[in-house]
Amino acid sequence: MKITDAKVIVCGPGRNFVTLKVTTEEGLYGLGDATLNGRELSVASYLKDHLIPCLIGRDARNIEDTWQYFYKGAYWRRGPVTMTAIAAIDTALWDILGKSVNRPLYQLLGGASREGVLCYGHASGETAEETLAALGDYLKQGYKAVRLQSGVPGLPKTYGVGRGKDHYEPAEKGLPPEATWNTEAYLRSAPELFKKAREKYGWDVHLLHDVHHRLTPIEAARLGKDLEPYRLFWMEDPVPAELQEGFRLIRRHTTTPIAVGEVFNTIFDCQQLIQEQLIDYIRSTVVHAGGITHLRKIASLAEMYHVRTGCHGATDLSPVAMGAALHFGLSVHNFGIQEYMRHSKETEKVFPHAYSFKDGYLHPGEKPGLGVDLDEALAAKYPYERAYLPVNRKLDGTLHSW
Ligand code: GCO
Ligand code: MG
Repeated sequence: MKITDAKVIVCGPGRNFVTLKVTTEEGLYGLGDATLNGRELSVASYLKDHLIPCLIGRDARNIEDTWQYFYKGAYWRRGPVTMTAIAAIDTALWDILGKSVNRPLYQLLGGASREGVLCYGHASGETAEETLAALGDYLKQGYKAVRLQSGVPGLPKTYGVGRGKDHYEPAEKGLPPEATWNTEAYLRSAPELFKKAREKYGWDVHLLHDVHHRLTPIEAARLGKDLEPYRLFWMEDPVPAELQEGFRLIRRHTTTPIAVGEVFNTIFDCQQLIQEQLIDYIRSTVVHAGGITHLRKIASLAEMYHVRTGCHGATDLSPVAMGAALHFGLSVHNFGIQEYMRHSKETEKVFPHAYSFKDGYLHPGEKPGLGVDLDEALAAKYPYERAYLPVNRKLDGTLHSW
C-alpha cells in the first residue's frame, strides 16, 4: 500500500484548520488534523517542506515504523510543531488502515470498551447567573457533565467566557488581544460559582473547571480545598505544568481531582505526573501528542497508575481530531471523559462526520476509518486568516499565563 501523494489543506471555516490528506496507490486516502492554534502555518510548512517528501513511497501500513522514522529521524525531538506534524501523518495512516479493511477505527484499537464516550459541554457567562442559565440549557440537552467558567467580578474579560451563546472560541482575528487578571478576585469568585450551581441543580451532574495555568501551587491548593465541598469531576490545569514536581504540593492539600496535559506533546511531559500519581486525568490528545500511536502509549502508562484520559476537545482541534479522539476514547480501557466544545456550522459543513451526540455521550459512528471527511471545494471558500489566542496581564501590567 504505497503512499503516492500527501497534501496539506489550510482553511478557515469559522476558525483556522490545517489538514493532511495522504493518498495511496490504491486510491485510498486518510486524513490527519495538523492544527496548532496560532501557529498553524509552521506545522503546514513542517509537513510540506520536510516530512511529505520523505513520506511519499512509504508503505501506509507501517504505522509504528513511520512514527519512529519521523520522531527519531528528525534528530530534533519533541515540541508542539514537530509532534503535531507527526500526529497528522499517524492519524491519516490509521484512517487509511481502517478504510483498507472496511472497519471503523475503534475496532482496530481493541474494539469498543463502552457504549458511548462521556463528554462535557461548556457553560460560561459574564456572571455566575449567566453561567448557571447556560448550565441549565446543557442539562436540557442531556449533558451529564459540564464545565463551568464565569467572568471574574471587576475584570473585563476572563478565560473561558465565550462571545456567543453556543460556542466558545479562544482565538481572535488579527494580532493577540490582551486580557487582564487578578488572582485574588478569581480565588474568591470561583468557589461561589460552584456553590450556586450545586444549590440550583443538585448533585447528579458532573461539574468541571479550567484554571488555565493561572495559579501557583499553593494558590491552586487553596482553590482545590475551597472547591472540595462541591465535588468537582476535575480542576484542570491549576498551574503551568513545566514543573511536574510542583503538583506534589497541590496533591498534599486537596482531594479535588486534577486534570492536566492539553499542551503536552509527548509521554515525557507527563511521566512524573503519572508515575507519582500527582494527577487523575491526562488531557493530551491525538493531534498535539503524536497521534494515535503515541497517545496509546501515554494511556497505557496512565492505566498502571489509575490515571484516566480526558482528551482536549476545543474548537481549535478539527473534527478530524475529534473523530480520532472518539475512536480512541471508545476503545481505551482507562477512558475518563472527552471534552466537547461544539464546532461552528461552517466547520461542520466543511468536515462532514459520522460521529454524533446523544444523551450526554458521543459515538464515533460505524464508517470505515475515522468516519470524518473534508469537502475540499467548500474548504477553499474559507481562506486562512491570521488569528491568535489572547495574552494576559496582571492589573499592574505584568505578563501572566493566559
Ligand atoms: C480547553 C482549553 C482551550 C484552549 C485552547 C488553546 O480546555 O478547551 O484550555 O480553551 O485554551 O484550546 O488553543
Ligand atoms: Mg483547558
